[in-house]
Formats: sequence, C-alpha cells, structure tokens
Amino acid sequence: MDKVIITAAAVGAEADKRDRPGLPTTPDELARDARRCRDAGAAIYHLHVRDAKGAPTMSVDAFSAAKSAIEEATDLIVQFTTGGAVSDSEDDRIAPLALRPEMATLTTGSVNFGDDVFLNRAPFVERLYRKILDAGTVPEYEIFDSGMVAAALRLYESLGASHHRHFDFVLGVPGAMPAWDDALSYLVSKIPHDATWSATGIGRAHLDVTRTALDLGGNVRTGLEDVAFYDAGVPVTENAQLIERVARMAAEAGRETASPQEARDGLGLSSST
Ligand code: KMH
Ligand code: ZN
Repeated sequence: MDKVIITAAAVGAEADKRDRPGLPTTPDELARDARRCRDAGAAIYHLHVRDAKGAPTMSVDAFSAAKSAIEEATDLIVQFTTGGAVSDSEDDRIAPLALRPEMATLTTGSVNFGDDVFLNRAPFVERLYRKILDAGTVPEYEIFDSGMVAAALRLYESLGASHHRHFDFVLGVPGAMPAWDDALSYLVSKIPHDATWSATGIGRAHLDVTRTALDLGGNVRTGLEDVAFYDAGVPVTENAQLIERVARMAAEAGRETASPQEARDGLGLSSST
C-alpha cells in the first residue's frame, strides 16, 4: 500500500498538560482532538487516557468513555495502549482489552525508559498477546529496540497467530534504540515482507525519523505523546498541527494519506471482526 497511514499518538502517559497545554485529557477534548486529527489526515488514534486530575490511568471506565466519544465523533481506528505508564501493573494494563478495541499495542520486551524501566517480562508479554487475540483485537508491535522484533516474530509462531503483522518503531527514547541514520532500514530488513510498519522519533529525532519513514515507504506516527516542539523553541499547539505536517511531507514525497477504511484494509482489521 503506497498511501501513508498516519497515527495520532495524541496523549501518552508521560506528557503533562502544564507543559503541553494542547494535550487532550477529557472525553470531550479527545473527541474534538480526534476529529481535528481525522480532518488533517490521521487514520489511527493511539489512545492513552487520563483521570479527572489529568494523571495517566488504565481505568476501564475511562477507556470506555474515551473510546465512545472518539467513535461517535470520527471513523478513526481507536488503538488502545497496553503499555500505559511505567508504574502500571500487569493486570491494569490488560484490563481495558475487555472493551475489545480494534487495535492495541504490544511491546515484546523490556527497555530502559529514561530513569525508569518499561518492564515487559516474557510471561506477561505472552499473556498479554493471548488476551489481545482473545479480544479479536489486532496488535501493533510497539518496538523500542531490535530484540523486540525477534521476540514478536517468535511469539507469533509459537502462539499460532494468523493476524496481519504491523510494527511501529519508536526510536529515540533515552535508554532504548536511538534514531541512528540506518536504524529504520535495519529494523525493516528484519520484518517479514508481508508485514507493514510505521515509525516515530521521540523529541529531537522526530522530523528525521518521519522523513526517513516516508522515503522508505513506511507509515508515520506523530503526536503530543512523542514530540513537544514543532520547531526549535516553538511548542506544538495541538495534535492536528503535527498530523497536517506529516500529510504535507507525504504529499511532497508523492504519497497520499490513507483513510481509516483504507488503513483497516491494509492492516487486516476489516476481516478480524
Ligand atoms: N508509556 C510507555 C511506558 C504503548 O503505548 O504501548 C509505554 C508506551 C507504549 O507508551
Ligand atoms: Zn503510547
């Protein structure tokens, strides 16, 4: 598929509304933000949710309210995080899958995450993967380092999974795989030929990773979860601003943006329900 699937990583668990005022945190704000991202060219909304105080939560009720609000406002693919925040328990990270989202992330290994550890023990990853499959949800492998690709390939085989494989490479988290010039081409060379992939760079790496992903024929993730500054010293005001930029860069590279339905077809979601 030559069209670019743009994912809006709109919220995250680490960003704070005080530093990123455009961060959507209530169901109404999420619905409005999602609508604007959709109009700007996004196809997937990668969802983390916040509690009434704006703190990250894996509350099923909070996910339910957010999912309903976004689905009422748009036709976007709602992709639940299962990574949550580094402090979330394994059970809490699994719980929102009860809502059977179309897509959910799946990180297949552990990694340093700034001063913290994003812990994904092998038995937990296998349990989480089984829960995703039981929910009829299509996983997006959320890859922070190269060993996670190997683990994803191994688990797919050992669980006898048959879904379409989609990888998202998140480069530049301090302690994880940096956004080296050749990082994306290396990672892409390790995934199956019939798999699809997207990429994002955290912070300063963001634009270079976006450009490289577009040049290599991949898809792109952007949003306030990943980047706070539009340009040096210029804060991002809202997620749609970042989506618009990717859509413009894609057009300059001769690629159109995929609608949510085109993304569903390309990611094997249309046949999974
Ligand atoms: N917040 C990170 C610890 C995901 O959404 O799947 C994990 C994360 C990955 O954001
Ligand atoms: Zn996330």
